[in-house]
Amino acid sequence: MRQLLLATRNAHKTREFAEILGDEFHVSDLLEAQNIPEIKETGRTFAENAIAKAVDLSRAVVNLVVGEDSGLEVDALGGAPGIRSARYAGENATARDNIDKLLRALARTDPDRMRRSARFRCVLALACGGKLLGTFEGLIGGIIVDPPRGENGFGYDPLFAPDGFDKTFAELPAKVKNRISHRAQAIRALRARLPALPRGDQGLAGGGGGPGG
Ligand code: ITT
Repeated sequence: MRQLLLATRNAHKTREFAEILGDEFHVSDLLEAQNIPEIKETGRTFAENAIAKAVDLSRAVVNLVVGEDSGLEVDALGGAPGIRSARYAGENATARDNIDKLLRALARTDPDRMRRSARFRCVLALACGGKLLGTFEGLIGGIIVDPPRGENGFGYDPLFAPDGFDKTFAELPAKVKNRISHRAQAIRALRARLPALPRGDQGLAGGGGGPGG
């Protein structure tokens, strides 16, 4: 089984990775790694943040590391919340706070609900031993619905109906979201690249070694 360490403390992301990658991979994250400091997201793009997360962590562990940065871009808001998606309504904002702020901002800029187009974007960075091995991007277009609907998923899922579906990501079954999502697309691109990695990097894949180990 291949080991992938995700440079994330977002358990929802980890669950989606595990479901998308299937039994061939063992996916772990930083939730129980108290000794690994939080990486500040200072980049100006998803890619810069994903690279910083992956390369930084890969210096401290033996695993193949994946950094992930993602978010929602709403056209009527000039692409906001974008890279600020997690902390849109403040440093300790809940998903509900972020959703409420987004709907208030949209009601101000687009009172007639004419411009509801949006997309989720995800960038993955793959790193090993402090070296960047590649970046992979996925995106999915859709519309913002108001009021929010559904209980599945996380973050902005109750607000977002992907193109071709009447239901939001939070109403659709996880297996549908995980087939079409921004994250699914980026993960499939990364998985396709894994067999081409230099032997040394692949050799780590079966070797275990969690965070700090
Ligand atoms: P890490 O930095 O530890 O990975 P984070 O949640 O802070 O966790 P990001 O900075 O990448 O991660 O922020 C991503 C935010 O974008 C996330 O918290 C959600 O608010 C939103 N988001 C990303 N993908 C999403 C998805 O599939 N469904 C709903 N919201 C999503």
